[in-house]
Parts: sequence; C-alpha cells; structure tokens
Amino acid sequence: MISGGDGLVPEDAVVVPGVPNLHSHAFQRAMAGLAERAGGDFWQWRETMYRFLAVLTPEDVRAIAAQLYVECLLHGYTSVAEFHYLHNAPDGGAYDAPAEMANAIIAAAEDAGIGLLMLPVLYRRSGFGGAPAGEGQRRFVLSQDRYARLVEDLAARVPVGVAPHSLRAVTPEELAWAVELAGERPIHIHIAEQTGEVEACLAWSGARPVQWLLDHAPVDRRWCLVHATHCDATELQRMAASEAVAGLCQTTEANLGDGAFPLHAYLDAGGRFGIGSDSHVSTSPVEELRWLDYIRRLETRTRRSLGAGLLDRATEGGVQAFGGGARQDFVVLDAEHPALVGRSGASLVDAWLFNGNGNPVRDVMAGGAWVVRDGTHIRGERIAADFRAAMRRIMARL
Ligand code: NGQ
Ligand code: ZN
Repeated sequence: MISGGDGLVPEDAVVVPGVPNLHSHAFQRAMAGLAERAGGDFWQWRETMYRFLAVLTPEDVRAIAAQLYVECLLHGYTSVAEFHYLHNAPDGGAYDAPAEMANAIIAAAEDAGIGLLMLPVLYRRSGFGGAPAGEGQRRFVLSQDRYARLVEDLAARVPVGVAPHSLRAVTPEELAWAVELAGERPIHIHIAEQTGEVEACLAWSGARPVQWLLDHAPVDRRWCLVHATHCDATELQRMAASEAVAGLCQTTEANLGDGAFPLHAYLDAGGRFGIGSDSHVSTSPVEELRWLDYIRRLETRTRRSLGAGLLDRATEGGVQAFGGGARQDFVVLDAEHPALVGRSGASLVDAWLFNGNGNPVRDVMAGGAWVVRDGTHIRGERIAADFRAAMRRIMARL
C-alpha cells in the first residue's frame, strides 16, 4: 500500500496499486448472462458464443469494449490484456486493414483511459492434430503472413504480446513460429481449461497440455498460461519453476464449469499468478479474488486465506504478464466508506476484499491520468449511451 500526500492524492487518502486485468475477450461482455439457461457444457457455451460474435461489427466491438473498460476501471482494474481473435468480417473475409477490429479495441481503450496490452491471437486449427479451423471460427483465422503484419502494425502503436490461442488452435510448428516472432514480448496462451481438453491432448500426444507445453516450448517469465486449471503435481511444480504467470479467471472458470486450479499447492511451490475477467461475468477484481479464496476454503474446509496477500500477488503477477514496466496506476479507496471505516493497513485491504458488496473505489489514476473521480468515470455517460445503442442493435440482429 502507498500512502497519500505525494501531491497527487490527499494526505489522508488510502491508495492501492491498480490491478492489471490479464485476460479479456471484450466482446463477451455483451453476452454475459445470455447463455445461462440452456445448461449443457463448455463446448455448448462456445457454440452460443460463436453465434453471438458472428453478428458483431467493428463499431459494436468498440462500444462494448469501451463500456467494459469503464466498468473495469470503476472497480479498480487499471490495465487490460486483450486476447483478441475477432480479426475477420462476419463472412470470414478479410477486412481491408488487418487491424480493422484491433483498432476498435485500441480506440475503446483510449476512450476509457485504461492501459492496454494488445494480444493479437494466432488461430489456425479446430483441435489437436491440426485439422483446419471450422465455420464458426472463420472470423479468427489469419495466415501467418497476415498475422506477422498485424503484430508489426500494432506494435508500432501500442504495447503488444503474442497469443497462440491454445494448443488446440495451432500446430506445434505454428506455435514455435509464434514464439520466435514474439522475441522478448509477452506470450499468452489458453491451456488445460477443461478435462475434455486434457483427454484430447493425451490422446494426441501422450502428454497432458501443460506437460506438453513445458516439454516443447521455452516457457519462462514472458509467458502467461491462462487457466491451467487441470495440472497434476509435477506440472504445477514445473510451471512454478518456469516463473511463468498462471492467468486465473475464477469467475469465468466457475461460470463455465471448468474446475478449480490447485492454487495452494501452486503457491507453496512458489508459483506466480494474476487475474483476468475473461468473459466478464464479473468486472471486479474484488469478486475475482474473493472467489479465488472462497473456493479453496470450501474445498479444504479450512479458513486458510491469503487475505491482503492475494491482492499483492495478483498485482505483481499481472504486471509481469504485461511485460513489466512501471505505470502510474493507482486506486484511491474511500476510507469513509462503511466497509472500510476505522480500518488501516492490511486489514483495510481485507475489508475491501471481503466486506460486503459496496464499491469503495473513489478515484482511479491510469497511466498518470485521473479517469475516475468521486466514483464516476470522466467519459462514462457518453460511453454508456453508445453501449446501449450498440446492445439494442445487436439484440435485434441475433
Ligand atoms: C475463448 N474462452 O477463446 O473465448 C475461450 C473459449 C476456446 C474461455 N476459454 C474458446 N474462457 O477455448 O476454444
Ligand atoms: Zn480466454
């Protein structure tokens, strides 16, 4: 925790570092709550998600992403790593500019004033074994050539990492190529989220996904392994030793019925993690961390908790997953808020994480600029109006 009085914030202010949101698919904010009735499993949810994204225009994505980023800022996230795979037009044809869709994300991040790590996604295949991507994936697929040009174009304008979607979506050769292209940049990949994925990987290679990745790729501090839900003890130890960051997205993982990452064993092994709002069923780091803690208490039937340490570790791991570097990202909490009043130090952060459902975030500085003042985003009203118009358009189209 940082104290006030540095000239930027009032002497008595409670200031905590802004939380990096290390995994986002912005467009999914607009379908949160839309796929809760059918039951089914992860793969059926994915079909619904594919049908939803098929109707989105760049203008829609810009409006959705701006609203999402405002909501993230209001809750204390100050930067977002956008795992962006919506590259092509609805019919799968290329837009004139390879960055047409990515530009909608960049414009939204600028409008909201959130820090952005752009993660253009390499998506080529429909599963282990290298079968071509399917119909529902037509908006994701770029040639390696076009992908390399997209990375280069984006990198000239914003911080960029490289993101092979998953071991399902690229061949080993394509993965190696992407890692080469990344150089020193961050590398993010989805891995081992579903047991079905673990089984398919075993059938394909004889190895579990995390094991396969650690055996075949130079996994190190540059890497963010998103989900990594299903790891055995050896995989956990090796992943911790690699110094990669586990990208935990607890509320989405709960929503999709993924399973629970073995967090305690991983932390005991010295593992690093950060948090992401992923499908945006929640846009609050508090809810993300609270669930992360509560699920382990339920599992172990203990009150073992990391308390305030959760926030510190998630922030540290998040910064690493963004490629490091210092930004002026601060969150000012309202010390007079009923949830916080009378608390100080770590017990104040505990109260933020575990006390009730109010939002004591008062002001937010992202990248050196105040974007939330007195609980209100400086451009929030107009961004919300754009979002409402976009939602009405989209729902009429579905
Ligand atoms: C995604 N989302 O890319 O949006 C994925 C689902 C997949 C999450 N895993 C698609 N939460 O993994 O194939
Ligand atoms: Zn994801």
